[in-house]
Amino acid sequence: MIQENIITSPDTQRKNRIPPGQKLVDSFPVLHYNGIPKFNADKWTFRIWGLVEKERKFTFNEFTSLPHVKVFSDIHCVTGWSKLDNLWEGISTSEIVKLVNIKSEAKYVMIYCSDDYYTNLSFEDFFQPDVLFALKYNNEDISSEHGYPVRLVVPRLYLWKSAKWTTGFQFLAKDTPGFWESRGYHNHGDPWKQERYS
Ligand SMILES: Nc1nc2c(c(=O)[nH]1)N[C@H]1C(S)=C(S)[C@@H](COP(=O)(O)O)O[C@H]1N2
Ligand SMILES: [Mo]
Repeated sequence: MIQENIITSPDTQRKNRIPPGQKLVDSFPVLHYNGIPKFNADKWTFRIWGLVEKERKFTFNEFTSLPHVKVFSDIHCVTGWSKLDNLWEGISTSEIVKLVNIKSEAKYVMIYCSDDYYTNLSFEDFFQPDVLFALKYNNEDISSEHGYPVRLVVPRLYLWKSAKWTTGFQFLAKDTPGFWESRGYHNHGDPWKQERYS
């Protein structure tokens, strides 16, 4: 049998995989501030813009045809639940940025979604090897409530950074707070440091 190449998120290798103040769950709770946005494959686009030489826009077919990786990760939600052993499949952030020339001033990204949610990340967090724009969860298309067709997954930070229904991202020189980050959530969100609220 051919061994599949799966990127292992480092937190899954800890002896104790549950960060302080978290409880283990088996279910996969659904949380978002608004409704589930409608998806139309003919109209959907994924856009990369901001501090790049030339902005890029992908159709649904173009985006989903990019090379895929698989990532094994844990999930930690700031509301107090953690879920272990999740398998994601999609396009890694380091793969997608090969398609643009980033200007040297760029140090941050803002992720945008079709429900108007947005969240900010530094390059250091965005380009970790276990960060991806996921299309599949446990070998099936991501369900609508968890972000179909594309969801960013940032395994090392609280789940609010894992933007559902992603439609693109913008390169920025300055860090700017996202939707929850400007409403009292921590700017960074490391579950091991309990960076919950600011
Ligand atoms: N587009 C979008 N992404 C989002 C949100 C949202 O409201 N809209 N909520 C965030 C928050 S606060 C949480 S806790 C997680 C919940 O993800 P889940 O519903 O898959 O558990 O999604 C994050 N991503
Ligand atoms: Mo949340």
